[in-house]
Amino acid sequence: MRKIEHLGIAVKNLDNSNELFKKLLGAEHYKVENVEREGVSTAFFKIGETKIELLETTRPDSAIAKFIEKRGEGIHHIAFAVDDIHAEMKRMEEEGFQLLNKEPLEGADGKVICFLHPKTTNGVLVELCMDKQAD
Ligand code: CMX
Repeated sequence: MRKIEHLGIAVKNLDNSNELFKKLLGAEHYKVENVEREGVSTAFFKIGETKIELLETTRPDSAIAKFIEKRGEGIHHIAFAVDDIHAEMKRMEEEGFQLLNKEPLEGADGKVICFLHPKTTNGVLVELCMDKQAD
């Protein structure tokens, strides 16, 4: 795994949180993107080598809606950049981590992604992500 690609933060209201993170980081988000499959609207901030992804639910049954209902707003996942997602998924499975998707999925911000179940990663939802062009 090369670096932390981004941290995902679940928020109740994307517009309000975009303002808050603009004040916090001293920079505007550089994109807003809907991920229909996941029922989320996302905003991305660049901060040095890494990024912050804010996530607001667009459906009552989404992972983010459930997360906020159970735990409130806060850090939702850590995403690691990988060069070869197929090889990393195979390695993760062989090491005993539970993959939440058997094939890479299209994620936000030009990535293909795979999530690992937090029950197998000390309670932290982990995402592997690779640039789409590399697939
Ligand atoms: N981090 C750590 N633990 C989490 C978690 C998270 N983000 N989300 C859920 N959990 C925990 C719950 O607290 C719960 O723990 P307990 O059993 O101790 O109460 C357990 O996992 C099961 O939670 P649940 O609410 O019943 O939720 P589900 O089992 O339905 O789903 C998960 C949990 C992680 C499998 C599901 O959220 C998932 O598949 N996530 C991957 C997809 C995703 O998160 N998409 C949104 C982001 C998309 C994007 O980045 O674009």
